[in-house]
Amino acid sequence: MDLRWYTDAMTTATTPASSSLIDFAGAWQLRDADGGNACTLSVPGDVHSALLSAGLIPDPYVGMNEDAVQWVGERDWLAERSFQVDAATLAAPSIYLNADALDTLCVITINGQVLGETANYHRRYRFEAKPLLHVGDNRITIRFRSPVAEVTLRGAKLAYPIPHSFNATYGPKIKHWNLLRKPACHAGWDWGICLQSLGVRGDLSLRAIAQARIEHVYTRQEHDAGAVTLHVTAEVDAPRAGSSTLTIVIDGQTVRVPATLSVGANTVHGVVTIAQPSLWWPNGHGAQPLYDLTVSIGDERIAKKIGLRDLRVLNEKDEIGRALTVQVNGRDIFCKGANWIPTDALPQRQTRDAYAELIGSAQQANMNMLRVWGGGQFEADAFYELCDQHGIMLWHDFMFSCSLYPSEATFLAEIGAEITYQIKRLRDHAAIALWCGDNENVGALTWFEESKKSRDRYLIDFVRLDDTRGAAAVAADETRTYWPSSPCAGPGDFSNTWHQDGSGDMHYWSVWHEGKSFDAYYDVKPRFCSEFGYQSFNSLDSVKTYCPPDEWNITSPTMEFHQRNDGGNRRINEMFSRYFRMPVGFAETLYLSQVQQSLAIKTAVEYWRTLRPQCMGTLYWQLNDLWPVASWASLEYRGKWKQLHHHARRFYAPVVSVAVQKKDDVEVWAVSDLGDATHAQVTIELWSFTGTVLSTTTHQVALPKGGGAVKVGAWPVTDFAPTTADRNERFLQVSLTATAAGITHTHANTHVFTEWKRLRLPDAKVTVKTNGLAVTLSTAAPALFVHLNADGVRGEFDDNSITLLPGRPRTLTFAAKQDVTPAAFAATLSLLHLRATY
Ligand code: BMA
Repeated sequence: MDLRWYTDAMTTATTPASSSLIDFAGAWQLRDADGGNACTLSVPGDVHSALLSAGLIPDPYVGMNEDAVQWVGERDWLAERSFQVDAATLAAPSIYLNADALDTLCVITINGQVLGETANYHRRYRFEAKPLLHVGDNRITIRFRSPVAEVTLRGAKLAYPIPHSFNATYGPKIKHWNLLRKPACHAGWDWGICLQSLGVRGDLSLRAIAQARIEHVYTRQEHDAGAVTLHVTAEVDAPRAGSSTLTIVIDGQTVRVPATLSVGANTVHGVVTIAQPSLWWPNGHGAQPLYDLTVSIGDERIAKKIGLRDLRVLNEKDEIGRALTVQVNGRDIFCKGANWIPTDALPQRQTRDAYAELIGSAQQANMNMLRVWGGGQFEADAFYELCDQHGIMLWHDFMFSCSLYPSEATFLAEIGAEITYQIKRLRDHAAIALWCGDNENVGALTWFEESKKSRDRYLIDFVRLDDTRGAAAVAADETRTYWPSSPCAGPGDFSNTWHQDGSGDMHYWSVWHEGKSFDAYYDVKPRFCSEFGYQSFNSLDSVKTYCPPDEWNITSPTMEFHQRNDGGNRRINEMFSRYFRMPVGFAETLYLSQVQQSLAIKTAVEYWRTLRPQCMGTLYWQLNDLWPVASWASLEYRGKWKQLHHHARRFYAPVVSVAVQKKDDVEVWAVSDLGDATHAQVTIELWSFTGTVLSTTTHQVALPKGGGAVKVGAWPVTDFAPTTADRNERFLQVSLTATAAGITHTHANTHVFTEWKRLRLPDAKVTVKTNGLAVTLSTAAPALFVHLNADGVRGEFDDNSITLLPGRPRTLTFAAKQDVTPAAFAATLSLLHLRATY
């Protein structure tokens, strides 16, 4: 197995330089609370990964091993190590333990005395440790308490039920998980394995300080013509009173602010003006310049990179309802992207490399936004740094999903502290566009028997929760919109946007969850569709990592085990029967599921892009997977592109040509996201599947400044295919060329007039010629969804799942993510296209 995916150490959060530091990264002794299963925990790291490395549990991602590792989260674990403290360090007025992210219920002991306890995965904890330390050898112990045992206790104490998503077979599989501040998906999800992780994420260290510790540094940007005024705030905690200096360095300027510190919390402000700022833009709209900012006081220093941009969320009332438009530096941006879930169910594998590969793939697919979904987590700093660098804006949920939540004072206080901490930690990232309260909690009020019966009680709980998080969000970040829930119509408006499309964001699931046909996407005109998805299977490359060959059949126990949506495989198969001829074998079935998924999402996105400016965003469900499973993702676990991701790269291109067939008319559109006005040439070719071009027309189209959708023309289908037989034998090839700012944009699209199963596809023989890692494909007859795979080799072709036409060979170039010789590469190639599946 190739281990490149998770070789580097887990990403740590920004660490201030400290005068004295004892870093607890490295080997700890781990054992369960009864003294068994002794092995090494590599900090930062998690218990499951430690047991796996020591051979004490089987790989939870393989076969049906998930069931065999449930005991791990059901017991307590002890980790310990010794460390040295010298007299000079101990002389400091304060030595504090910094724990960026502990998972989750931890009792920390130093030299046999309890230093502190933690109970929230989403918070940083800091404890004053000096009184427990002595010169010489010291011992630190962390008891990781079982999250399963804890939620069981909490559940038993509830005054009334607090319902949550639960499904014993498919997941979430643990009752009362909503009572613990730990990612919802750790209990399993309808794409997720149930692993109740325990461990240390991020930095764990002791820091000695003389003057002050920096709790937070954050900035506010004021954009005026030709300048940005940066207001810098440092929140510092001082062990004793005294004078100090806050030093701010940015853009070649150094500003020193005298500070008089009192014992405890202090706030210090400074202001810097940056003339002629280089502005940060989302991917596809300009560059992502980042300014180095360092802020120091006393012993500690924070370094960050700041993108200067003026970002607004427009949600005014209009003649349709209420818009949802993200505007950056005065330009309305059509948001293109997908939903993000944690990269891995084993936290130790959530590395910078894993982030970089996924975010790089998002950028390559012309995405400019991801939604950090509320059933997951606030990510490590590396994630946000990479999004800033790649121009990937973030719709950021808070961590609540598909459940109801308690609203008693202690729970709400915890939520307030969590949101305040995370926002102050993250608000300087240019990428973050808005804060959103949760995923689907307004809808969830209508899902459960209890909340249907006693709606008032649960509505009051929701309002108390939402008031708490909204107030915390606004207090911690006056620069961003607080969007109460996804989906909803906007601040202060909780009308039903699941099924009404006029306002705010929409989750449109009728095609997958209700089994409607793909053309149901034409029935809605979302202002911003933040979720819609269609499942597919993994590639055979991924299936091989978890499923033995004698189970290569989609209804085998292992293949069903790696499907977490009740009825998912059945639904994929049923949709095959509507649109396609049934595939002959397992590889063909996997391939066809990815064609089907691509067509579903392509249909939605292309149509909704033609609705611009009424619709200003599409984020499909979902970008990535956290273990190998049949799912809605366009990137498989460990990053391999499904066919959908190649289609996304095309349907999210800056300028696209689109054919939409409603009933018996075909409309052709040109859609532009370019800032500049320009012209496009659109060519519409009518082909027969025998390989002849029957007609060609060209059209000149003016594309408006700032982007827009322009109808090229509308024709009755009979103009192209007069008879039913013609519909089966012909197709359109639409292509577009537009030049703006010195860049020529091209796009091509294939449109068929009827279901693919009716088409008289020729038995095309595709010729494959390799030259190094470039592969030239040619054919004597049209071939659809031509997909090339380098079996078992990590990397991607620059295009794939394409239409291949006679006389128009295509060369696809492979970017390898591992070492491979041209000869070895050539030997791995396999190819499928639609006609070859039956
Ligand atoms: C959405 C998400 C997830 C879920 C997906 C697929 O509503 O918010 O909860 O995984 O649907 O069912």
